Amino acid sequence: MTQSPASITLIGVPFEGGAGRGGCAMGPAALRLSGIAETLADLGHTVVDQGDLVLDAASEFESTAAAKELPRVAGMTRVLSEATYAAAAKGTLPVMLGGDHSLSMGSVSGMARYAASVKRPLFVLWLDAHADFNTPTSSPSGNMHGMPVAFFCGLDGFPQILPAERDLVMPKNVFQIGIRSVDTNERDLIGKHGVQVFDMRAIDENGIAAIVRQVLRAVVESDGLLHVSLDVDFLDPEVAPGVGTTVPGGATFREAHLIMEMLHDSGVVASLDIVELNPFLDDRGKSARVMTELTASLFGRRILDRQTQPA
Ligand code: 4U7
Ligand code: MN
Ligand code: MN
Ligand code: MN
Repeated sequence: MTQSPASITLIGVPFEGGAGRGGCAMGPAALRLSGIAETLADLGHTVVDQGDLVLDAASEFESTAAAKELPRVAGMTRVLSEATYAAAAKGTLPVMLGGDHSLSMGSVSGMARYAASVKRPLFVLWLDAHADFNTPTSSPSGNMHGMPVAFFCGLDGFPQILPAERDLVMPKNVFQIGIRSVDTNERDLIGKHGVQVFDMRAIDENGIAAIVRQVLRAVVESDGLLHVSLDVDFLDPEVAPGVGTTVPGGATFREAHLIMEMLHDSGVVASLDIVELNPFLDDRGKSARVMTELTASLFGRRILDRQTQPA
């Protein structure tokens, strides 16, 4: 858990095959350069940087217009789901340094397997401008970084990338915050499967704290584990320009910061993805630094020694 000194495994995923443009493969290097390992160690955690995964394409698949770069995405998913499961099973907290968001097909599947092995439900907090709930059938682009949530929830339309008996996440255990771009078919799928979406309007109307409290209450009440998936485009492009899919009107630094502080205090976070950082599009390392700052808050950096105030 993030609360007491944790053992953290950093897993570099230099993968960009799921995105429509290149650059995310440089994400792990930029995150390391921004001092993510040192920052976490300074907070008192034990940090082991496993280095970058060696990725290979799964040659039984074919790339199609509906699922672009499927062989590479499938190969990455297999390797990362094993690595994530292994890191969690040995009692450490896996932190994925991405890489595009298709990597969550692997990381979340690995955590679903781990959660099932300790008989606890897995919850996912998806911080993103996008719902990433497309399937190869619904996607307008065929880019698989728009599909990971549908994949780990077990929706139809995907080829068999992981064993048929794999552990899935229940859509009602997926909480999404920051959403402001949803495709037409994707919207229908969200409604049909009951993904819990808090869009930007919900943040404007209720404030971020009330939403995060609601999410954390659900996790704590069922003694769940929480996987956090942080897409750079969750933030407003002015805060974090280093991403290929900017959407205006995103979360402020302060909103994101408060989420991280509340997550830390909850003690339920079991794993984290930092995804979609594109150093080629960044402004002198600004976005990498912001991601490292937010990660520090998630792992216990605080302004004053004061916990989240009761509701
Ligand atoms: B990201 C999109 F059509 N929905 O499916 C798609 F708008 O990981 C974008 O959240 C997906 O950055 C964005 O291609 C994926 C598009
Ligand atoms: Mn995403
Ligand atoms: Mn996104
Ligand atoms: Mn993106």
